Amino acid sequence: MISIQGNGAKIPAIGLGTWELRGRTCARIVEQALRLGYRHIDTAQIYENEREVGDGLRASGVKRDEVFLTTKVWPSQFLPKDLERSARESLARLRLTEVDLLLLHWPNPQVPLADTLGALARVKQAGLARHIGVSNFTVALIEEAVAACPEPLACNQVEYHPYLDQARVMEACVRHGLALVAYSPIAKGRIRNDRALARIGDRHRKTAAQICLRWLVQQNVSAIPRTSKLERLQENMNIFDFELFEPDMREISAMASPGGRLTDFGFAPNWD
Ligand code: 1BO
Repeated sequence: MISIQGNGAKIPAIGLGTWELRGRTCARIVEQALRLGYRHIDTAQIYENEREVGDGLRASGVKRDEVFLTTKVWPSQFLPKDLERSARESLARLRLTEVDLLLLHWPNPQVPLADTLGALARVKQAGLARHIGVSNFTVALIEEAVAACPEPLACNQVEYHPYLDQARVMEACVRHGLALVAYSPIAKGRIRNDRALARIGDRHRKTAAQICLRWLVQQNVSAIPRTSKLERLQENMNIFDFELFEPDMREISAMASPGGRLTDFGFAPNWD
């Protein structure tokens, strides 16, 4: 499996996203993913499944140091007095001594970003996270974060798929050495019914979802599709035996439209 580089971090190009996976379903799919060869699992405090992610990791028998595990701190925990305790609670639920990547899940304008980043850097310095980063950060927020953070930021995790243009965010990440990690990389399943992607897929004997994931990886993006089905786990991994050429890459990039964003909340930053 190839890795995406982000300021010292090597993030496996395909991972398992676990947003909205709960209980035994979550533990089982994490175990199956790891047995199948996945080495990148993504969770978050707000997903309420860190315990089950830890269960799946242990049940898989895969050694801890072979797995790249990400979790995310929820914005309510961004005050410096709360952040380290909150990270330690995540580790307790996961039953781990460190995570590979700890992210600020969404920006929180109520707390000065420099204060939160200082606390995040201390969590790294205390050995609780090998790498730190951000999620759902715009270009302006990336610039502010890079300037304020005492430690290098390894990644920005954002929604990214063919229907959403992330060229500006990508450019800022590349300029600062951050890896871009894509959540909802197959647009919450919509890609599966995309006829243009299926047509490209026919030429490579691949599905529309595989074409989409390959398009992301060829841009040096790590993708974390979520699934609870074993056959989808296999499908999502099976993208390393073919290549998309420039005309296909361009055609897929041209599918983006202004209404392409699928995850937006009242507390989200101004995306423009
Ligand atoms: C609220 C969760 C968004 C994706 O991590």
